[in-house]
Amino acid sequence: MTRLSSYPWHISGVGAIGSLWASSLTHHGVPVSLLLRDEQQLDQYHTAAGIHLLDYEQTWVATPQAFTSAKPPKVIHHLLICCKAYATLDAVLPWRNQLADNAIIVLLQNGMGSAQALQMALPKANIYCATSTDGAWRKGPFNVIRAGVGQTLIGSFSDHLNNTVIPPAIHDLLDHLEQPPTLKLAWHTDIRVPLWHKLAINSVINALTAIYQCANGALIDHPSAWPRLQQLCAETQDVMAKEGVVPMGQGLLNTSRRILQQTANNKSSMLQDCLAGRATEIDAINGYIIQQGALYLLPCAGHKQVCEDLRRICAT
Ligand code: KPL
Repeated sequence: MTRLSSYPWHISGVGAIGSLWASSLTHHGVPVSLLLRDEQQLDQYHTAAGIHLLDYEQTWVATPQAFTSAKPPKVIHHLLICCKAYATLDAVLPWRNQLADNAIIVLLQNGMGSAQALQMALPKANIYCATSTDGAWRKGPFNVIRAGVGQTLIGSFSDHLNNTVIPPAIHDLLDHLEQPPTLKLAWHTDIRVPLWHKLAINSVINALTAIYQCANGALIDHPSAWPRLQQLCAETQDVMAKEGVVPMGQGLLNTSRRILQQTANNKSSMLQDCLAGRATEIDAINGYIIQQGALYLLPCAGHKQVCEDLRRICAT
């Protein structure tokens, strides 16, 4: 059981990962509040009678307090953002008047660029970023299936923060959530590196699975997708090198192949978004690489082509 922090973690973005966190924290005795989009989502929450998490054989039900911006909490000290990267400002700014001056904001999302945008909007905010290999998918509103236990790395993002100083509210969570529903959390002193590594993998896999409408494993040795994946790897590594990001130990192509093998039957998050008619994270993934590449005059032609192809097929 964790040492109880006196202030709740407010969670905005209660999809698969947000629900997993809300469930795990609640069952470990950490106070949680949900920040919901609107009355309609609050009705869905009441109808669902809480968050239902199926973690392997066991169903966990959690009923944290829920707020909307019409009836907000008095003050927010700890804010966890689990929405898609493109929705970050909409997930944070409605609560800006409730944010304590020294509030901690943790972004747990795929893609990059949203932390920078949030820092521009709230220059004094203490922003931390997290990246995770946890797997979960949303069966319905507040109804989530755990697909795999991974690891979550957290580190400081804002320039004014010292990357070796772990805030007590985060420290309380590290290595303390190991009972089911488990979250394995670790602090990282240079979170940019794992964020880039995750971004790199997402950038070479996700869009191609959506374009070819296939499970992850089908990309391996696919006659047209595989050469494109190889080109994306080379382009991504060039941008990472210019950004000064340490390369992956096994290289991006080998790492991607291994992940494709391990998740061969899974549908990538972007394919799932595309099939469900939801907006995709393409701008925060491939779009971010193109944007950073442009700073070094790298054309990133393969990434531009996947963006173009994806826009023809999916809502983006
Ligand atoms: O992280 C993923 C996703 O679906 O978003 C995979 C496919 C495992 C790697 O890009």
